[in-house]
Amino acid sequence: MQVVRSTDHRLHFPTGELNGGQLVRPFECPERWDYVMATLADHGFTDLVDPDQSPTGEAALDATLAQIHSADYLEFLTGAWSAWTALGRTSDMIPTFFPARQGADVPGRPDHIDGQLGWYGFTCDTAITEGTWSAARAAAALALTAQRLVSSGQSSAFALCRPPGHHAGGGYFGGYCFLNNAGVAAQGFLNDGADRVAIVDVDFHHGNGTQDIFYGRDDVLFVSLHGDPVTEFPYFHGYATETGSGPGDGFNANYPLAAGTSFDEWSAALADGLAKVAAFGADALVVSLGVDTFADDPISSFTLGSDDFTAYGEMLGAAGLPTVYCMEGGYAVEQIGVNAVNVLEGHLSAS
Ligand code: Q9C
Ligand code: ZN
Repeated sequence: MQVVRSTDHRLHFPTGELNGGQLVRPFECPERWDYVMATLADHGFTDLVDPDQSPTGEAALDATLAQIHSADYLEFLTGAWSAWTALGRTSDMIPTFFPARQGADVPGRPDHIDGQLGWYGFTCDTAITEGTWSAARAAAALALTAQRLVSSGQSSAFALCRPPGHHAGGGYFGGYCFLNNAGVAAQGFLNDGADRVAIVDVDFHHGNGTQDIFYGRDDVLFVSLHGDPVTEFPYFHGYATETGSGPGDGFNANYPLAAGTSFDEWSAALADGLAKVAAFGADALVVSLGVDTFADDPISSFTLGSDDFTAYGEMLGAAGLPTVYCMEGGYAVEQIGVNAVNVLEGHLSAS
């Protein structure tokens, strides 16, 4: 399996995230990438590929991003740091002000950058820094490059995305995410001729951004297993009653699971989700690979052990579909390499 990666991820590392009322060192930190890379090397994943950042690659990325995110949101991300420093500010950008819940009634986007941060951001855990746009763009380029490898004949590929993407919606950032890397890969498959693409999100957190992007569409099936939003971030989405809208009705499947969920319960939900993928008749699969379901993850509450990741990788591989894995969360930093690589090895052994 080829691995698409870039050191550009290092351009994004905020000083802090707001967690439990305190500004703490971000859980989503650059060493995560180092641990995954080291474990990949140990396990013989030596076929390393750069993202396509040629002029044609960049043009393809722009075209695909425009299908996934709104033009005004992309423009905001591109220019946010300049708007911030124009005010003489030098620290990380953290949203401070949000529209009230009745925000749908707000007449329009404010002009001040402080208003725009709350317009486009939905959390205070996700700061924008000088290098954030470049890093987020490079992560999306990894996903698109991995998809192109698979559409060109590779049976699978792994995009080592950082920052992650599944909380980023069509017009918002948060939950450590800015651009929806998995969404970019799924759209790339459609653009290259697939009729139906499934996204299976195994990160501990609900992929609210991915759900939002594809909620009204019947060409992408979104399946997510996650901590029940009654008690877990992102709190406001991820309920089983969210099944899609309009033509997308029936093409969104959420599996909210209680804190303490064991691998037996979790894998039964995955089997159910994969049966939906098979019934859908997907031509390709994108996996949002968060390994924060691990028992020792510091911000999550499932109980998977490292061997369980191999077991569910086998289930994903047995689906027999051209597959792109996009890295999402996982914050037990020293174990995220082995957990992620176990999924990839399980996939390869079963496919
Ligand atoms: N005390 C991803 O895994 N903060 N994002 C939760 C819990 C937000 C996770 C804090 C977690 C976002 C990609
Ligand atoms: Zn997560």
